[in-house]
Amino acid sequence: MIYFLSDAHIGSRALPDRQEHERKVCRLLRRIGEDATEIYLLGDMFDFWYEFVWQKPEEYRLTTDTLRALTDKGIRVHFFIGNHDIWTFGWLAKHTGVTVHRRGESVVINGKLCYLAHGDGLIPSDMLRRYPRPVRRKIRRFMLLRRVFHNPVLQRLFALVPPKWGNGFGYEWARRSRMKELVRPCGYKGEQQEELVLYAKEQEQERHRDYYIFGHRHIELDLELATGARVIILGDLFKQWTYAAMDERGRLQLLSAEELLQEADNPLETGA
Ligand SMILES: [Mn+2]
Repeated sequence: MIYFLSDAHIGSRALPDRQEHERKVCRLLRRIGEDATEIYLLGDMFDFWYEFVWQKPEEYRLTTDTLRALTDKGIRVHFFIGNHDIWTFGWLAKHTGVTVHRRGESVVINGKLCYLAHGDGLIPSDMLRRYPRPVRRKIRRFMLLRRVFHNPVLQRLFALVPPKWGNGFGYEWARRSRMKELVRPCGYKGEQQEELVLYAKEQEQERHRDYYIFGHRHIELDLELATGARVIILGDLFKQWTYAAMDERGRLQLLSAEELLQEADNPLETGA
């Protein structure tokens, strides 16, 4: 099986018990590790990940050890950066054996051509014309912040900030964005409005893919386009507890992580 997960936001200060949350995510990773050949982590697995010069993200020892155990078993684990865990400069790959991907990629998986990305910053080229001015301003602000966050010079400078301050700032920024999302969740905007769907449609005009798989939006979506391509948005491992699995024949399904964990907890009930 090949698994796709995203948006665990491990370490989020918006969680009442973040250790318990991290344990649950790791339980899921171990469970899928039982029959996984490859695992795609499609971004924002961590709520704030920064490899400071004076301190690496030690807080996530349980997760990094779990990832290490998976790659030691021979499972290929792909770590796509999201917009909360952009800032890995080699430490994560070295200590866990994951392959870090910094941008969206087209890959053939079990015979299916898939476009994989976290999803932040992917907007169709005519987007800015489509929207009223306040929305355009919001998008422009996000894109500017995104450029700042991705700038290599600024990244190196911030890595020198005392970790206590850097983490304080980072976790607070991340907590606010989580709280905003929890208080006023932005549901599926529909086929004509949802940026990732529009982006996939635009991509289809240039090159057909079987699947577009994204995270970022914290919504579940499995939508077939007119071209036959399917757009999958994974939900999250924060509130929705959803993930996707692909079998050897390239069939993909969105599934409930909670159900999978319950099965693991009660093996007798499933007759295993
Ligand atoms: Mn995100």
